[in-house]
Amino acid sequence: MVLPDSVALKGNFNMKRVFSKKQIVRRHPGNPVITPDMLPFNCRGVFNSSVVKHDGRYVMVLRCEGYNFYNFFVLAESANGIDGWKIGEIIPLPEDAEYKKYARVQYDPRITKVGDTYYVTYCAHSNEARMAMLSSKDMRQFRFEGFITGPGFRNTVLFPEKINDLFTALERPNALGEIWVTQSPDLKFWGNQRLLMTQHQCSFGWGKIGSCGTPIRTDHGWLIIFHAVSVVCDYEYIYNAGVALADLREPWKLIRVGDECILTPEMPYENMGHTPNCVFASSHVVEDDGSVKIYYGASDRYQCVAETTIADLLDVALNR
Ligand code: BMA
Repeated sequence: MVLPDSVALKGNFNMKRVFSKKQIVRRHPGNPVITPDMLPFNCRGVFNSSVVKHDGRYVMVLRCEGYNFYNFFVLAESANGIDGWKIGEIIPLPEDAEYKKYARVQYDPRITKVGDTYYVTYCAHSNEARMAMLSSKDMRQFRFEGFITGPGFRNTVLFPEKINDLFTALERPNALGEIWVTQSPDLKFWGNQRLLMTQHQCSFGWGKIGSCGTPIRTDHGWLIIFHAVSVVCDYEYIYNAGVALADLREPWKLIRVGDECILTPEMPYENMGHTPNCVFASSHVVEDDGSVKIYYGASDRYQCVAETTIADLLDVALNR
């Protein structure tokens, strides 16, 4: 339903807000699709994992949390991207003292294919979070590419193509809780940092925001799925997911932020667990027919999947 001008919502946006009962993101009825007991070793959580489609199969980099609370990555594969996940090997990471100084735990992988290479950006955390990167040509063997930020950064995710001849990524300076754009000629030296969006531009994420999976190119701009934290009484965090649009050529220019979140914790496995009230989307697979699988962690304990379409996500980003 489109509201008449007289009752159109006032706000920052030029567009009229459309109210609808249509559900944008549909949780898979088999959720959670991966649980800690499915792993071949003791694990208290498997969540915030990322998936790409490689050679017709869905390959997941699983974030696993052991009973020592350390986090590490394990590979998994599935034929349909929903169920039948076969758990594979642990991804080896550097063992040297310099790496371990910064990375007692590693978490929240995000995978982007640029050209013929997959890049896995992830948080390396010791006393502070900083971003590190792996690369792979086949999603079986991985090479450690080094740290790509200093301390105080999280949620770096690469765009799937160079923009103005530069690798481009979204990142979050932790102290600010905002999403920034950063660019690099070689994935080693980063600059051109510009603010894309603050948490105050998001009605359900005034605590902090951060990018989820790879930005999606559409005719309307880069479609960006992000997580957004609202803070309710007693400093309780609620992790939601939303969508925004950014300019295709100058991706630091925000076009619009969808006013409704696309996912908020509502199911028992999202409301209870290790971190209650948390849905943390960290990747998506866009299929040829325009359908989208969104992979998200629930309550820092389970791995889930939900389904939607590009058209519906754009509807939120543009109209709702
Ligand atoms: C964020 C990240 C996520 C986690 C979330 C909720 O800061 O660390 O990995 O899922 O908190 O605990």
